[in-house]
Amino acid sequence: MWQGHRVSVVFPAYNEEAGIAAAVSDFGGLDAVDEVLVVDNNSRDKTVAQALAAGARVVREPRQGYGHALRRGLAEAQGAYVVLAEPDGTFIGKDVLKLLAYADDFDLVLGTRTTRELIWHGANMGWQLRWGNWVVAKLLQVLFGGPSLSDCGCTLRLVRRSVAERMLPRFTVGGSHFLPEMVCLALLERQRVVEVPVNYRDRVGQSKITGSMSTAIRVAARMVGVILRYRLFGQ
Ligand SMILES: Nc1nc2c(ncn2[C@@H]2O[C@H](COP(=O)(O)OP(=O)(O)OP(=O)(O)O)[C@@H](O)[C@H]2O)c(=O)[nH]1
Ligand SMILES: [Mg+2]
Repeated sequence: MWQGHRVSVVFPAYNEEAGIAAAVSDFGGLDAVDEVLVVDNNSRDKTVAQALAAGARVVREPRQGYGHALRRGLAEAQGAYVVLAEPDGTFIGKDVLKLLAYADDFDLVLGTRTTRELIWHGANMGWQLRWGNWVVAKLLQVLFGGPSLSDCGCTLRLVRRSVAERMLPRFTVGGSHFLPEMVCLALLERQRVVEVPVNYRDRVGQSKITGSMSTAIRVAARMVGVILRYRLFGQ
């Protein structure tokens, strides 16, 4: 509970047995967090068993994809504040407190992983990914008239559930380029959006998206496509 509001943490999970228990304990151990919700996306390993044993609520999303998993989490979470994160060791539970510090004044609080001081040794945020995320974020910022954005792909973010509920019927992306769609919709609806620096660490378990440069480039191109589509057509 944070200032009288219930807080949910949502973890999309596709074969994350290596890190999920530690992530559920880390985020769920915060006094402010009331619920940890794991959205299992057809994992074939022990993700579900590990998540349940660590005290998470688990729902299953059969449609494969990062966006589908997050959309399901936004629909199922019970808190008034919903925090999206990843259960792969890249994010730190206590950074949720940074997001909550802005939750009273903003509708969507985005993490950014491009702050050099907070990129840990071994994290998958070399200069190509860092600048790639920054360039796509700046494109979004310029086309939508602010606010200042420096990362287009940070899962760690907080959204008010009332705002998420308005977005849910409008989401179209089920794949790995889901995140900018959320920001475009928020800015088109004149929601208050802010970005805060968060820690970014080395991953536990196997990478599925930005571990491969060719996949990262493909995802970035699709993100640009989504941003241009919303700017030109508003949907
Ligand atoms: N790629 C992918 N990820 C999914 C899917 N469903 C859920 N996820 C989860 O979405 C999150 C993002 O995937 P990651 O492999 O961590 O991708 P990333 O964060 O871009 O890159 P790394 O953390 O460096 O591997 C993880 O928590 C996955 O378990 C899916 O169908 N595909
Ligand atoms: Mg990850």
